[in-house]
Amino acid sequence: MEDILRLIKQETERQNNGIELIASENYCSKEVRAMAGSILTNKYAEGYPGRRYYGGCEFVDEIERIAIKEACDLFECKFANVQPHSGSQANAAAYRALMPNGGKVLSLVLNDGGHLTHGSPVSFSSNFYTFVHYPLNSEGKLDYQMLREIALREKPDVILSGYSAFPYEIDFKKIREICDEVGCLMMVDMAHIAGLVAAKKHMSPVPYADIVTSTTHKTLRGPRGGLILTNSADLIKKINSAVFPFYQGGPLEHIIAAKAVCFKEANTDAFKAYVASLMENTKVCSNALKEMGALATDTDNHLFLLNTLDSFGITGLEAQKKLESIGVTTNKNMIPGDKLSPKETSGLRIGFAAVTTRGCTKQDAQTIAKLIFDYLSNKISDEQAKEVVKSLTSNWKNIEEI
Ligand code: DSN
Repeated sequence: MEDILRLIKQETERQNNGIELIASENYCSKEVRAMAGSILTNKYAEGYPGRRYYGGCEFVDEIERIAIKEACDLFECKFANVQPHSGSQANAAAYRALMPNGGKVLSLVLNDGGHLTHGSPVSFSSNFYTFVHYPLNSEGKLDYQMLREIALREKPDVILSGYSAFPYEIDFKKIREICDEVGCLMMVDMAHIAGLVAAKKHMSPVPYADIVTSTTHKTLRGPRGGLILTNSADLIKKINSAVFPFYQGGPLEHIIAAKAVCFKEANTDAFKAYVASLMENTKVCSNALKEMGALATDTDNHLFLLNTLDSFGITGLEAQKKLESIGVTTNKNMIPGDKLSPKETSGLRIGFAAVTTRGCTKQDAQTIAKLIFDYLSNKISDEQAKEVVKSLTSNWKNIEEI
């Protein structure tokens, strides 16, 4: 056990001493971590509250009912399934509830910011369903008219929206109108923006989509896991049987308890203030990089894309590695019209969900922009860059105190 404890200690130090700019990461509260590390992990509870395949479920039944109620209150919807172990499993169950095997899904081109489960050849999704794609326009934005034309031509069973690297607000009402015109169903994977939706800082997909899926650990700041929402009494039955017994066995009741706490935390004014600050920090950093002469996208949410190839003459992979060497964690990402492969990419995805949880201010976001710009353009040394990282992170909350 010593080796694992030593590695957890090292990972704790890495998280505390680094600047975490991976747009899909966050730090959950110690209350959420306490639930996730609780004795609930000992309990088998296949089935759903009141309908389990095991005895002794009276307390986990109550916990799961609370989690479902809190999810429904937070996102103002009628039904929730809180059992998916991840966003990928939530998406798998949603597809199964929406259409038969071989059904046709219209989703975003993967290199434009879609997810592997949105039809990648290396994911189950393209094996079981037929995927066709819509692109972003040359500015990296959604062109709803083009989406409509492709949908009318392709006649999909489902239009899927919600993305992994899209820095703008999505107009779910417009997508619903297209679905109604085409006569198809609407699915939204809101994993990245769930916290913004919870805080009412982004249009909610819930009133428009037939099924909304999410993860709970990104901007929502909960434990690592998945979630499915719907307003349809018919679809929730199909979703429930798709999650268990079709795709999953025993639910992780310790994680479900942690999700319940996360949903309660996200339904507070403090969380709304956090999301407002997160969005402001993201904008400050992207604007500052642009003012310094770098090619960064605008942003309406928690992330933006930085074109490192044209700004600094290095690929996204090289930029990611260089920043990692001074304790700044990002991930390489395709940018609109990227000519390089996804393994290399021309840019980085940068997000402020994690650092804002630790207390990053607008001024810190400005300092981070200057650090990225100066370091990637070789204006400052490794030592100077590490000093900036140290002075920022030493002022922020320790991740174990969050
Ligand atoms: N892997 C996640 C991300 O980084 O966006 C998506 O699930």
